[in-house]
Amino acid sequence: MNKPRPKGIARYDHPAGGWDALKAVAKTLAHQQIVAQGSRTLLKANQPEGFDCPGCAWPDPKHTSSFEFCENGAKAITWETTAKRTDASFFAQHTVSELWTWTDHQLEDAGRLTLPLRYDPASDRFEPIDWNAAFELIASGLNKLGSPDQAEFYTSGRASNEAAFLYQLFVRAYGTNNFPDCSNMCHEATSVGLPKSIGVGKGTVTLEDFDHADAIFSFGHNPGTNHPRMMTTLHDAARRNVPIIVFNPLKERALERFAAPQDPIEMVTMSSTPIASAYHQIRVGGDLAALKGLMKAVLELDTASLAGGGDGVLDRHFIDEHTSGFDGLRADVEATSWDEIVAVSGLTKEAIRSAAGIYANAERVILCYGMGITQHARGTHNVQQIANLLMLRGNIGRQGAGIAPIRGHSNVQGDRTVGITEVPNKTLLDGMERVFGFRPRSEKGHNAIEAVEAAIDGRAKALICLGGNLAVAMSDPQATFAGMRKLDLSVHIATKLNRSHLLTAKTTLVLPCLARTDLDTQASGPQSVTVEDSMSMVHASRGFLNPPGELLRSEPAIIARIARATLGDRHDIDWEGMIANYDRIRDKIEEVFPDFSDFNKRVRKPGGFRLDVAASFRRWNTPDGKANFLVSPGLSEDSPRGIQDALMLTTIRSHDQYNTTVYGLDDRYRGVFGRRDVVFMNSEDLAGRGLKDGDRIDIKGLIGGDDQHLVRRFTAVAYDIPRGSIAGYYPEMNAVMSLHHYDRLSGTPSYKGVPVRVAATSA
Ligand SMILES: Nc1nc2c(c(=O)[nH]1)N[C@H]1C(S)=C(S)[C@@H](COP(=O)(O)OP(=O)(O)OC[C@H]3O[C@@H](n4cnc5c(=O)[nH]c(N)nc54)[C@H](O)[C@@H]3O)O[C@H]1N2
Ligand SMILES: Nc1nc2c(c(=O)[nH]1)N[C@H]1C(S)=C(S)[C@@H](COP(=O)(O)OP(=O)(O)OC[C@H]3O[C@@H](n4cnc5c(=O)[nH]c(N)nc54)[C@H](O)[C@@H]3O)O[C@H]1N2
Ligand SMILES: [Mo]
Repeated sequence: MNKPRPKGIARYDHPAGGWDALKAVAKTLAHQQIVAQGSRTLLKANQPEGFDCPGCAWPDPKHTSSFEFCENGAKAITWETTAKRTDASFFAQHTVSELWTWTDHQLEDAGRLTLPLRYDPASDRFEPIDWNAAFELIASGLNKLGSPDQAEFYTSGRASNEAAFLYQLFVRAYGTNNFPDCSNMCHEATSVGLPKSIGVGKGTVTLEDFDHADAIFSFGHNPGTNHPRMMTTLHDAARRNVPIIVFNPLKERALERFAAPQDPIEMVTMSSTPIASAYHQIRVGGDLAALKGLMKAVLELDTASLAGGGDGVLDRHFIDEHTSGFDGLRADVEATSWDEIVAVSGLTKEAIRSAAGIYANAERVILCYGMGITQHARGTHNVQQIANLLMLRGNIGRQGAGIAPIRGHSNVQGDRTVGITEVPNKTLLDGMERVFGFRPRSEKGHNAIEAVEAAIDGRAKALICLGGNLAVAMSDPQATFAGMRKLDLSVHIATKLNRSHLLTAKTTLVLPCLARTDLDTQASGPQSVTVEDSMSMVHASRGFLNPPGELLRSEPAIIARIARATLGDRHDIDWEGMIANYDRIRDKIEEVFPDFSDFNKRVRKPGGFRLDVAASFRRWNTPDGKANFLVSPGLSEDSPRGIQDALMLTTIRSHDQYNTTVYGLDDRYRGVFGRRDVVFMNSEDLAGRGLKDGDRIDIKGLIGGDDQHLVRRFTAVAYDIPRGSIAGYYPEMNAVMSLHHYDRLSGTPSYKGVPVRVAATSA
């Protein structure tokens, strides 16, 4: 007999995609009141003359595709192109204290920002300010600091290459390397880990490689929700009978079965394609163990093959010619016992051996991974063990094989490429000096956590944000929010209102900017910008919608004006010229970074061009010129393990959100409707604590001591998740995290490995 489920919790039996995806888009369009314009807009996404979809960083088949339907891309676009606006009367009606009580969804749903605003503490309201006055305030705020290092310059990964390049130029000319960046909370483990392994902090595959792969491994990413256009690729691969092996604590529906909305037969017959050929429900934080288990099984297969007179299963030629460190890795993996691997990963030896068998039998393997790998206290180690596994069989730097970190924001990779980094390298410093006539400082600046820590203890006085919602995205809101409120100056260049803007400093400004879909007209006419996708393809993006208001400015234009007001004529930089025609910004990018040779010409070709990724061609930019097998001692990703009674919490995105942007309250594929105040738990873990499905519980983070990291009155949902693991939504769960729990190598918060204790809500 079926027991009644908690309110809003239901079984969802349909495949991912399909008609429900189309229905969801129709609903979003209606909610944003843009039916006619919206549908025309959707058709321009990722087209040669169109804009780059702000939804994710998955590449397009040459950006020349026929329209590829994507439910969550459609949500991202309709959210941006909404007919709703915030204007002067909106801000006159609502005090900041009142807005603070709104949900994150309500704040952004108020609509696009249309006026530059300054917070007035006397009235507790945002009031319109004119642009010149805003730039003067920022300039005087920055120029009166004791040192440029007292200012923090945050970037969220939607900024174009042009905006990001100008921003880093301004900030370096101003004199600091404090570049906290959303990447610090995302794929930093990739950016830090892979250069040591293979000499480049990016993925090595192209989209075409997927057509040639004969096995695909997927660790810790949820493509049906977060990079839905990848489903076309996985759907094609599954239909070619390419094994797709998934390691994920949750059974994500799109990885189980998917109905492609562009497939007329699947749509009409309501059928679907199974995606994963094997689904390993690993424990949260069990990847290091599983990866070592896979390598151990591959080494065992090799030994058995050699003993039987075979050639072994390792790519010995690759290992000898191209790598160093193999013996150390082998020793570490052999010293790790199966018992430990099984206990930590939660997978059986047989399951791991079977996956290793598929790996060893496949000629060409691609391994994809996302936040389930990077957001752990040892995320960098996870990434390096992935590289090791691939290197054992030479699966890097040849057709159909390679490592595929699935990036987050649509241009997070490009922002890094054009200089947003707190650790500038020599190429960047030399290039800047050659082109702009000054040598930027070389000392390491602050990453995202360090910037927040500096705000908390008073070392940082000013924060400028190029997009994003830093305070809500960061762990530990109690500590983070207090830090933001201590600042002297905070400035947000944004499209919509969010909670970070409400954490007012002595002086706070919110500056409305154009978004991807908006037409950007400058002195020389309409402008395009450029972005780089997960596979290092750079292409143009051009918006075409009338901007939401006359007063909005483009991100590059706002940055240039801040720069001019702040720097005066301290440097000979032609800010106006670059804004008049973005080709001139691209010329400067090309001068600083020779990889962008012929930038303006190459980016005008449909599909753009691929940046050089040396490891894709087996050139290893490491100190010893080899790909390096790197050892990660032990199996624990999120120490301390083994706290009595603790569960390991992972924080995930719902199907109806984009990071801190909450489009709606459903998480359809996981069977959650109309609410987000739930956590997913194994029913035996519930029973063991005297709890049951639907009970109200409190969740306490166990790092950081005391009762500081506590959230209350969440509903426990019995769910198919391994014992000892528990999952809840980001950002609600950020309150159980200590700011000090992060990967010491990359600075990435351990968002996917938080030891917690749960108990029935007491009162
Ligand atoms: N629609 C939409 N698209 C987005 C975003 C969005 O919020 N909404 N965000 C963008 C951004 S910035 C990013 S970084 C990407 C994020 O894309 P993903 O990397 O897919 O992000 P998450 O939802 O955080 O979840 C990752 C997956 O990891 C699994 N997981 C959790 N813990 C573990 C673990 O310990 N081990 C393993 N193996 N798996 C684990 C979860 O069950 C989940 O399926 O998507 C981008 N695209
Ligand atoms: N617990 C937990 N926390 C996490 C994560 C997790 O998995 N779990 N994931 C982390 C990850 S991967 C990331 S990337 C970060 C995300 O951190 P951020 O990138 O800082 O956050 P977003 O929610 O993407 O930012 C949304 C805001 O960006 C602004 N915006 C939108 N479009 C534009 C634009 O075109 N231009 C400008 N200037 N502004 C714009 C809007 O004002 C909107 O409110 O969060 C991290 N936090
Ligand atoms: Mo991200």
